[in-house]
Amino acid sequence: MLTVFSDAHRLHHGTELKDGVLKPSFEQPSRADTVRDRVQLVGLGDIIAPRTFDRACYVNAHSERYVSFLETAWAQWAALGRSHDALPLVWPVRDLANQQVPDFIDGKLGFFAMDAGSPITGTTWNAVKTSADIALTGLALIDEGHHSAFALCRPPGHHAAREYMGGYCYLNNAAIAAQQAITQGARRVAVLDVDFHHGNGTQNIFYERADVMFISLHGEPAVSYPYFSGFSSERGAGAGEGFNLNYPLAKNTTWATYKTALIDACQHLRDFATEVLVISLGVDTFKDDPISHFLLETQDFLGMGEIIASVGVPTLFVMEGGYMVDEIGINAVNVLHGFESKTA
Ligand code: OKP
Ligand code: ZN
Repeated sequence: MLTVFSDAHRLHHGTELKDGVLKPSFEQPSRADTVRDRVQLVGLGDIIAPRTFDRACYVNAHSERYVSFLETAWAQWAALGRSHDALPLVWPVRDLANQQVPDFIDGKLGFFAMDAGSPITGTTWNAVKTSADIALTGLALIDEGHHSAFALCRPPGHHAAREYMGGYCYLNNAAIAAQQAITQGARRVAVLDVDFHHGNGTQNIFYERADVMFISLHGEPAVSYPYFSGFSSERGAGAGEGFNLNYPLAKNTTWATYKTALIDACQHLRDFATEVLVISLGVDTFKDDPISHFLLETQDFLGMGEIIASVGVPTLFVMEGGYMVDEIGINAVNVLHGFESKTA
């Protein structure tokens, strides 16, 4: 399996409020480098650089004004003499939800964000754009006949919705790739999200679509970020009704329970007759992950890849979360090895 990777991810390294103190984010550069090292060590396959894509490929999954905001936010922030990470601190919740876009950057940041987890620095956009290009390059490989590809994206993308960033995410890499598959003629595409956190952004982007199915397995909202989405009652709307499926799982979920849900999810993907499968591959379901509470073991990730292979269609793996940096490479590549063991 080919891996798509770029050093440009290192341009992004932001801060995060932890216990009320601003510290380096859990979403740090060493994550992607560790996975890249593991890919190399085990000889998964060649590592290639991303191609570049037209801005219109991102605007398919996001809105024009949101992409423009991402491109220009730092310049507006820095023009005020500010030099630390740009972070939102006010949000249009419930009755404050007037849809006017503020002119001032502090208002814009809140309008286009769900939380303060996606800091913007002077080099963030370059890394974000390259991360989306990595996913689009992976999709191009699938289009060119590869049965699978690994888009080693960083920053991650699945919390990024049509019009907002959050949870370390800016552009939704997996959604952009899924939309590109549709744009290029696929009639049915699916995104299966196995990151510990609910893929609220991907759900948002395809919620009213019957041509892109979204399925997510994640920590139950009552006790798991992002708290406000991921309920099993969220099944899609309009033409998209029935094409969004959530599997909220309890704290301390182990492989036995997870596996049952995953097998069920993959049956839905076969019933849907998806032509292309995009996996939002987070490995923060690992037992030692510092911000999650599932109990998957390293060998369980092999089983995860084997079950995903049972869908039997060309599959693009898109890197999302995983914060136990020491093990993130082994666990992510185990999914890919498990997949290959059933497709070789
Ligand atoms: C991104 B991805 C932990 C707070 C959680 C945001 C988590 C974003 C996860 N103290 N903050 O889905 O892995
Ligand atoms: Zn996650």
